[in-house]
Amino acid sequence: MQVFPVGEKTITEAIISKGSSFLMEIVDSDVIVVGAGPSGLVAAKYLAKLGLKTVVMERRLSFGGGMGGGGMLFPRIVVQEPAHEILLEAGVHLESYSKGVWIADVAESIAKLAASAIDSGAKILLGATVEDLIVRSSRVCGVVLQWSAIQLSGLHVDPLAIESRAVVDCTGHGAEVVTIAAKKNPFFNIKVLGEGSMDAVTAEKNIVDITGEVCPGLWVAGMAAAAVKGGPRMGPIFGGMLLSGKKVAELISKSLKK
Ligand code: 48H
Repeated sequence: MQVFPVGEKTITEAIISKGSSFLMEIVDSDVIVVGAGPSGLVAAKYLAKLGLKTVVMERRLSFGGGMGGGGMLFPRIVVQEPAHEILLEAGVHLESYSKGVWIADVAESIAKLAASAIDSGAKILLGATVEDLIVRSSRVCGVVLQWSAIQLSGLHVDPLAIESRAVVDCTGHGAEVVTIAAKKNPFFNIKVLGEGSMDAVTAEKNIVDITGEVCPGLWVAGMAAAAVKGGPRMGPIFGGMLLSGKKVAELISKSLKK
C-alpha cells in the first residue's frame, strides 16, 4: 500500500492555519449555545436551519451530555410523541414500545443529533468552557471562553470573549450560565430556584413551557430551564429536552428577526 508522506511541518501548519480560521469564523456568530447535550444539539440544529450562524461550546471532548448515560447506564432512552419526530428527522431508528412511547439507542441518538446539527450548518467547539458572559447596557452580548484543559490545569491564563446576538444556556442540571448571570449582575433580578423532585409527566410538559428568555440576550433550554425555574426532574426520558431545544431555536429566530 502506498501511504502518502506528510511531514510534521505540513501537519502543524495545516492544523494551526485551519484551526485559526475556524476560530475566526465563530468570532462572528449570531447565537452561542452552551452545552452539547440533547437540548443544545437540537437547539443548534434548528437555529442553523433557521438561517442563524450558530456555534455550540462544549466543555467535554464529546457530545451528548447526560444522554450518554442512558437510564442508569442502560443503553436505551425513552422518547414520547411528538418528540420522536425530532429523532426520526435526524435519522435515528426508533422502536415502538407502547402507544406514544418510543425507544432509541443511546450512541446512535448522540451521533445522529450531533451530525444533524453539523450538517445543518452549526459549528461545535469541543473542550471549551464558558466561564462568564459579556454584559453591556443591561444585555447579554456574548460569552467568555476558556479551554477546559486550562481550567483543569489551574494555570492563570486570561480567557477570550466571543460576542453574539443571543446566548443559550443548555448546560443541564447546573444551569451554569444563568447562575453566573444571576450572581454577577444583580440588576437582572434573575432567581435560580433549583430543580424539584421527580415527576416525569409534569416535568416533560413543564420543561417545554418554561423554555425561553431569562434576561435580554440570554435564553435557557433543557434541564437548565428546570434548574432556573424550579421545575421537577423527569429521569431518563428525553422528549422534553428535544422539544425544548427546538422551541428555544424558534423563539430566538423570531426575536432576532423582529
Ligand atoms: C461549556 C458546559 C458548561 C460550560 C456544562 O446535561 P446535559 O445533557 O443537558 P440537557 O439539558 O441537554 O439534557 C439533560 C439530560 O441529559 C438530563 O440530564 C436529564 C433528562 N435528566 C433528568 C433527571 O431527572 O436527572 O448536557 C449539558 C452539557 C454537558 O455536555 C456539559 O459538559 C456541558 O453542557 N456544559 N459546556 N461550558 N460552562 N457547563
